[in-house]
Amino acid sequence: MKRALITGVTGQDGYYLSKLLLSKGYDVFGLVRGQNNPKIEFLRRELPEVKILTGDLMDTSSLVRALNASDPDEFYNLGAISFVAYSWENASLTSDVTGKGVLNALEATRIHVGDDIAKVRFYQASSSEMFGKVQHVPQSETTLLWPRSPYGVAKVFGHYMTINYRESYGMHASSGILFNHESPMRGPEFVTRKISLAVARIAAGLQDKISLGNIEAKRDWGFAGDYVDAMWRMLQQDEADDYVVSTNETHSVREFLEIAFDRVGISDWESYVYQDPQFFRPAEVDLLIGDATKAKRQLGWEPKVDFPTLVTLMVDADVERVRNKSV
Ligand code: NAP
Ligand code: G4F
Repeated sequence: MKRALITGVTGQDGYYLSKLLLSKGYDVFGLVRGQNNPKIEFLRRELPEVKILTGDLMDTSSLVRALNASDPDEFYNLGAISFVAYSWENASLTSDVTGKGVLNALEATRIHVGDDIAKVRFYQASSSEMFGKVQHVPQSETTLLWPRSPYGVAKVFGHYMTINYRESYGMHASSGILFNHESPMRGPEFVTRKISLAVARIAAGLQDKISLGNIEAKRDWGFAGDYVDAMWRMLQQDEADDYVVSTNETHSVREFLEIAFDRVGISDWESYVYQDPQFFRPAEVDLLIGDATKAKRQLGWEPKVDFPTLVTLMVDADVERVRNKSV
C-alpha cells in the first residue's frame, strides 16, 4: 500500500486528491493547521479514512514530524494562502505561507529522507497566476512568468525553489502549473462559487443581487476532480518535471454569469449584477489560457468536464444545498 502526505487537505483540492488516492488504495495522511480547526469536523465526516496530523507550513519542525509519522512515498504540497485578493492586504503573511512554506516543505523532505533522496516524490501546487501580465498566448511551461499579485510572486518563489531542489539535490520534485479549477467544494470567496451560491439564493428568493468586480476578466476554468488526477500522474513518472494543466479554453466571468443564471431560468441576469469597487484588484490578470500539450503527451492527461458542464454542476449543487438549508 502506497502512502501519501497532503498539506492543504482541508481545501478544495485536498478533498478531491484524498478521494482519488483513497480510491487507488493509498494510505492517506492530511496535515491540518491550528489547535481547533473547524474544518476537521468536515474532514472526519466526509473522509474518515484520512489520518489527520497537525502542523503548519510556517513551522518546518512540524513538517518533519508529519513526514516521520506518515513516512510517505508521495508528498503533495497543496497548502497555501490561495485567495489572490487577500494577498494584497496580507502580503507578508502570504509570502511566508505560500512562498517560504514551499521551501520549508522541501527542506523538511530533505531532512526526512537523508541520503535516500529518491524515497519521497514531491508535488508543488504552482499556479497560472504566475503568468499574470501574460507574455504569450496561450501560456505553456516555457512562458515568461510575470506575476501581478503578492500571491503570484509567492507562487513564483515556490515554483523556482521546487525546480532548484530537483536540480541541486536530485529530488523527485514536480511542479504542476494548474490553471483555475473549480467545483462545488470551492471556497465561496472565489468568483465561480460566489456566483453559483448567489444564483441559487436568488432563484430561491433569499437574495436580490450579487456584487462583483471585473466581470470581463477571462480564465481557463476546469474541474478540480480532473486536475487532481494530473497531480497524481506527475508523481508516477520516472523523471520529475513541470507541467501546465488546463483546458486550453478561456471564458469571461460574464459568460459564467450567463450560463449560471440561465440554469435557474433567469435570462435578464444583468439586472441582478452590481459592480462594486471593493472587488476590483490593484492589478488584474486579464486573460489566462493554457496550453496543456505536454501534460497530454507525457502524462496522457486530458480534462473531462467542459465549461458549461462545470457551471451547471456548481449551480445545481448550490441549488440543492439551499433547498436543504445546508449553506
Ligand atoms: P484552498 O481551498 O484555499 O485550500 C488551501 C489549503 O491550504 C487549506 O487546506 C488551508 O487550510 C491550507 N493552509 C493555509 N495556510 C496554511 C498553513 N500556514 N499551513 C498549512 N496549511 C495551510 O485551495 P485549493 O483551491 O484547494 O488549492 C490547492 C493549492 O493549489 C493551493 O496551493 C493553491 O494556491 C493552488 N492552486 C489552486 C488553483 C485553483 O484554481 N484552485 C490553481 C492553481 C494553484 P485551512 O483549511 O486550515 O485554511
Ligand atoms: O475566482 P478568483 O478569485 O480566482 P483567481 O484570482 O483567478 O485565483 C484563483 O486561480 C488561481 C489560478 O490562476 C489560483 F492560483 C488561485 O489560488 C485561485 O484559486 O477570481 C477570478 C477573476 C479575477 O479576475 C477577479 O478579478 O474573477 C474576477 N472577479 C470579479 N468579481 C472576482 C469578483 N473575483 C472574486 N473572487 N470576487 C468577485 O467579486
